[in-house]
Amino acid sequence: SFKEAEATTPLTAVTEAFEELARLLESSSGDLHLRPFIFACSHVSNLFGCLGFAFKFAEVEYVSKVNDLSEASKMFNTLSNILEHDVKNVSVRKPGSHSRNLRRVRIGLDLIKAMFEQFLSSEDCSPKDAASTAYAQVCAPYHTWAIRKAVGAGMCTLPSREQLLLKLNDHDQSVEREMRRYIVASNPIIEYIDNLYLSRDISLDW
Ligand code: 1PZ
Repeated sequence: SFKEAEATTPLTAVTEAFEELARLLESSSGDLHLRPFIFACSHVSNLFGCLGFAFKFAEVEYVSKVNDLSEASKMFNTLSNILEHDVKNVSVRKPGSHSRNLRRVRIGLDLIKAMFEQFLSSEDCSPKDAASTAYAQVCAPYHTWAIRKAVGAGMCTLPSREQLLLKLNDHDQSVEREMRRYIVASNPIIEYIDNLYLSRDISLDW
């Protein structure tokens, strides 16, 4: 049926995964478990396919960070446990550490949120405009010049609004609704992750 077809679009899968995670966070009395977090984060992979070949490297980068957290979940139960471990080992910001990779994944989630906010801000906003503005806001401050250049070049290959809707297997109104739902659901999770660092007096300028 139409309803079933709608329930399986890439965007719906991501949105529902984060709504579930937000519900878990609400009922977790402040200690979010790693496994459901990783489960939700791995749904983002559904979206990369819609963005075309140029975003392969964003995908490889994102997936490698999520995979590292997945490895970590064999040893650590909660997101908090990861921070505790790296604080003890003075490795929070160390390249490749779980706490650093968690920070990177969090930036990815925020990037998607910012992109959706841009996309919703005007019907004339192309995916390229949405992604460029979101990237400048959320990621660029933490990326090297070379990465920023490469991302800028990749932006030009993003599909048009119509092509993207087609690839998302969706129509305008339902896409907008799904995006709004993702924004609402991801917000407390992003805040929660930030607070894991801030509550330990770790700044977020990296
Ligand atoms: C329409 C959507 C377009 C999205 C456009 C945004 C593209 C973002 C491209 C990001 C490329 C990342 C390249 C590598 C960056 C690394 O230097 C850093 C630091 O890694 P570290 O030194 O800690 O090992 N890695 C990151 O910042 C991780 C970034 C994750 C990117 C997530 C993208 C999620 C986008 C989802 C779109 C569906």
